[in-house]
Parts: sequence; C-alpha cells; structure tokens
Amino acid sequence: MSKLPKGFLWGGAVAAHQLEGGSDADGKGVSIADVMTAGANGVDRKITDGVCPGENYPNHEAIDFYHRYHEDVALFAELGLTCFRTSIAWTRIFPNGDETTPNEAGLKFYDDLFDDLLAHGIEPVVTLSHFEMPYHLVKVYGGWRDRRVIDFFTHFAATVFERYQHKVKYWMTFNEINNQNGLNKWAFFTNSGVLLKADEDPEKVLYQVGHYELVASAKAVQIGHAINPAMQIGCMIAVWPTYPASSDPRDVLKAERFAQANYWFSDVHVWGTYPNWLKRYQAKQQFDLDITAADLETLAAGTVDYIGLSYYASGAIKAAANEPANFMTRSADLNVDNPHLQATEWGWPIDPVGLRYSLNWLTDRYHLPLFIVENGMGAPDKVEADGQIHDPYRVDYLKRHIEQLALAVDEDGVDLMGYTPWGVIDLVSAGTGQMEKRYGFIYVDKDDQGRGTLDRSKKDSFYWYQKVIATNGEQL
Ligand code: BGP
Repeated sequence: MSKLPKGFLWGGAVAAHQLEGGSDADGKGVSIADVMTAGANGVDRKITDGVCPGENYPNHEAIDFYHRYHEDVALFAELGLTCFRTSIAWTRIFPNGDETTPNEAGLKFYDDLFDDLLAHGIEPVVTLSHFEMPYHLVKVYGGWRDRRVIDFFTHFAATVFERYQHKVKYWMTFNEINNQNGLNKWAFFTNSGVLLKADEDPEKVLYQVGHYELVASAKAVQIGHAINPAMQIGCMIAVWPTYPASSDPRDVLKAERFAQANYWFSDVHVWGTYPNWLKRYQAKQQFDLDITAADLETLAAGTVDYIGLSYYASGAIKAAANEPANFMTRSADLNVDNPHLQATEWGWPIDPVGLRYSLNWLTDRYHLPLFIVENGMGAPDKVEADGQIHDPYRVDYLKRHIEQLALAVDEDGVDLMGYTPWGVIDLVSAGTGQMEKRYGFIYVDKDDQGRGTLDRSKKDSFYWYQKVIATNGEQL
C-alpha cells in the first residue's frame, strides 16, 4: 500500500523563460529575463538596459522548448508525469504588458502546449508570474512600484484564465514572491522589476511593491473563481526553514522573526490580512505606504486555495550581541553553518528532514493543502563515452526528500497535493544563468557558453523517477 494518496500528482517543474527560448518568436516582447546576462558559480548575472549587442543572454535560446516541446512532452509522458508545472510568459501574451489586446500567436502556443500535455494525460500546472514580467513595464512604470501594474497584471490573468479555463485547473499567481524579503538587488528585479535607487530605503520599497502584488494576486483569485469556480488558484512561496543556532532564547527569537519576516506574504495570501507584528513594525517605521481600505477588502476577498512551495535547503541563525528592540531578520543574516548538514557544490545545505518539518509547520499555520512545486539539487553531469549519464547524487537527494514528504503525509496527516521536482529537463539556472547547474532527468546538450546540439538524452535518474511514479512513491 502506498503511503501517498491515489491521484497524488507526480510532475516536473520549469518556468517559461528558463526553457522556451524563442525570445522574439511570434511577436513576443522583451522580458526582464531577456536582459540578464550569463553569470557563473559565485558570479552574479548582469542586468543590462535593454538587450545590448555583444552580451550573452542565455534565456534567449534557452533549450528551445518553444520549437521542440512536442518531442519533450513525449519524453515527459514516457517518464510517467501526471502533471507538468510551467509558467505563461507574460510577454508572449502582452509583449509590452500594458496593451489591451492580447497577441493571438502567443495564446495559440499555450493552447497547443496544453493540448499536447492533456493528450498524454499530463495535467498542466501554471504560474502566472515567474521572474519574467515585460521589460517595458520596468522602463515606463518602474515595475511593481506603480499601482497601475496591478491592472495590467489582472488583465493578463483574466485573459489566460478565460482562454485556458477548460485546460488548466491548477494555477499559482507569483513565483517565490517572498524572495525579495532578502532585499537583494537580484530578487527585487526578478520578482518585481525593480531597480533600486541609491537614496531609497529598500524596506519601504519591499512593503510597497509586495502590497501591490498581493492586491493583484487577490484580484486574480477572485477573477479566476468568477470565470470558473473549479479552478484552484494558489500562491507560491520559497520555503527555507531557519533554525536557531543554539537553545539560547535570543537565537530562538531571532529565528522566529526570520519565519515571520519570510512568511508575511503567505500570511496575507492565506489569511487575507496582514500579521500584527508587521502592521506595528510598518507603523513605527513610518513607511507611509499606499495601502487603501479598498485594498484591504480585496485582500480579504481573494484568499488562495492552496499553497505552492519550493523547498531546496535550510539555514541557521544566531542573534547579534546587541539586537535592537525592533530587530528584523533577513536571509542575508543567515550567518551560521549547520554542522549537521552537507551542502551542494553551489553551497545550498541539503536537509531532507527540513522538508517534513516545513510541511508540518505550514499545515499548522495555514490549514490548507500544500503542493511542493520545486525541489532539487543543481549539479554538473558528465556524459560518458557511451552516452550514458550516471547521476546517483540526484537520485539520492530526491529519494531522501520523497521519504520525508511521505512521512509527512502518512504519519503527520499533511494534505499534500503533489510533487514536481525542479527542472525535469535541464534548463537555464535562474540564479546564475548557467546550463551546467543541472536539475533534469533529461539531459540537454548545451554548455555555459551556449555550445551544443540541444539534443536530449535520458539520465539514470530518468529511469529511477519513472519507477517512483509508477509505484506512487513506494519504490525509491
Ligand atoms: C527557484 C526558482 C526557479 C529556479 C530554482 C533553482 O528560486 O523558482 O526559477 O531556477 O530556484 O534555482 P537556480 O536556477 O538558481 O539553481
């Protein structure tokens, strides 16, 4: 007997900008991902002012899924996927973001993709905004700093809900909306299309753009439910549990503040209201935010149906010697190595038990179904002379996480809808722009310099995951 319920969704996750390529095909506009250059392990990607000649933009071609999706979907079917998580590139539908009429060629692409998936018995799971807003909205409106972007986004959401309502049941609004809590430049740009100015307070920017996004999400939920009440519309948060470095109560309090500061987005998504600590903090800091009474009603009326989450790693934290009374905790403060855990080559601590811990914690806090829509380990792979790819490290990582999610379901009663490991097929890394930080079960012949045939081949992990799905998680 499987520990996981019948109908548990087994899938793989990607985002449009990281695999589609076709960056100017069929009327697509320039997205924020299109102006980010390739970085490397430990080397940041550059954000350029538009597409500049001579730069290397890995997302422009990515793995050319736009032209090869048919053969890739056949591989997903062979793998046995019952769902596939992707995003709709906003710039294929509204190239600049502020048009009123959508681009029919862009809409048609997703019709064809979803039809293809459904014909293979694969349920599409769709994120509306996954690090790929139109660059035009950045230039003209300053990204999510501008309230008008709420209407552009909800118009986009309404257009695709209407069009795909009978093809897509599971939706999410903003991918890893809470990444920007870390106040780092990269997350502000990818989450919100915001380029910070030297003289502004990043915290104030965070709370303002975050508020507009939450209002847009709540409106989208209401619009989607009005179009078709059968559609399930969730949020999507990055879960990165953070443990106190010791049993010193100050460390424990510091870790608790990290959780509060990291999950206020999901608090609002789920509760429809701001948590008290944050209202107090914002008032005391005198941020003077544009939050209207009508917004608060919208938030209350547009709560989500489920929580989508990514889980990769955990952190540990220690209080500073002299924490001020209004101390805050950001991911940049994760200042302690956890001696109980090993890390990936990119320095992400590997913590399978942290997944069970997080699923319990989220269930207790929110009482909603959960959906693990990203999990995995980026690693370089080696192609042997005979063309095989042996990736026991990937199998080991995923196996240990599936064991823990099964315990959370079977022992702890967590309501878990499904599991879609990140990068079912190798794609461009969001963080570094690399190809060789690989997550896939399917290898793509392309390197960090953009060289390769783009041919696909199955890694050992492909056959392993095929068995996992066929036995509903029994044979790991
Ligand atoms: C999440 C993003 C994905 C993704 C993944 C892995 O933050 O939602 O888009 O890429 O992390 O990160 P990376 O690509 O940097 O290895």
